Amino acid sequence: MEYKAVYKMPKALSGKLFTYCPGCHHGIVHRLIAEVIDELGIRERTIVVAPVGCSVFAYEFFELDGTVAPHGRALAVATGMKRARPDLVVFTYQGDGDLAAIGTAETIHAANRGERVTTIFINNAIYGMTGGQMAPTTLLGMKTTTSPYGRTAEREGYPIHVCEVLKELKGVAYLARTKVNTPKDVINTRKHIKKAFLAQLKDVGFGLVEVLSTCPTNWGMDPLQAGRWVDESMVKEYPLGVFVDKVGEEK
Ligand SMILES: Cc1ncc(C[n+]2csc(CCOP(=O)(O)OP(=O)(O)O)c2C)c(N)n1
Ligand code: SF4
Repeated sequence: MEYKAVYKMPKALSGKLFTYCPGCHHGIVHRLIAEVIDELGIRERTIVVAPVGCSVFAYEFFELDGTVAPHGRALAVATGMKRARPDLVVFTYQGDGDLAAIGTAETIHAANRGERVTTIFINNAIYGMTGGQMAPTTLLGMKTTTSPYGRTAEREGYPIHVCEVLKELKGVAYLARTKVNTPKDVINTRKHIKKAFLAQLKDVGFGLVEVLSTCPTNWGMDPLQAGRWVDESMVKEYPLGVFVDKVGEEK
């Protein structure tokens, strides 16, 4: 019997098995980034900057040059790389603890300066790697190991809306919030990621895509429940959409 390939692994993925938990969305987003890099034909000149958090090993999974800039410093390192070698394509891959807590300053100022880099921001509302502590993006009422009675605005403050903060900054060229818990959302997210890279390739400004993602392990859910929880709870707090688009039509 003859088989026809209907799908091939992107060249920009290394083929190493993902070490993420079952049902975690990090792997889906890695695959989408790799597909976009292949489609744009930029694999030989793209650099990934990995963060602290579960995706610290992202450089293992991409077939790209890369480095790690932990503790929120990814956008500072990416800035230096891009300014030294503007011919390269530089992107950071960061969780909410990394990007919106430890790295708040780097995020805001790189966006404000309009650095020609791309950021993929994984918002799973929790610190995944270190055991489920409260993140800046944790929802009100949500129980975590450091908010065992549920987050309250009075005690822990409100959830931070990264896109709504960054959209006011003039250096931002593309900014969108999306999710990947259904096939339709996966296809849409791919388009957003492509546009965030095009913001850099067309030299328009800073590009960021926030992906609402699951952490079944620390949410205490199975993968299906976690996928549903994204729609039931996260989307209400973090509305999806395109906040800034100065890139225009794709081609
Ligand atoms: C200043 C500082 N605080 C805390 C830590 C410990 N730490 C390492 S990874 C991590 C959580 C990262 O969570 P997130 O960025 O949301 O990524 P995820 O694991 O959820 O993908 C923390 C708190 C640290 N390394 N440095
Ligand atoms: S702990 Fe959470 S974020 Fe980390 S790999 Fe597991 S499911 Fe993903």
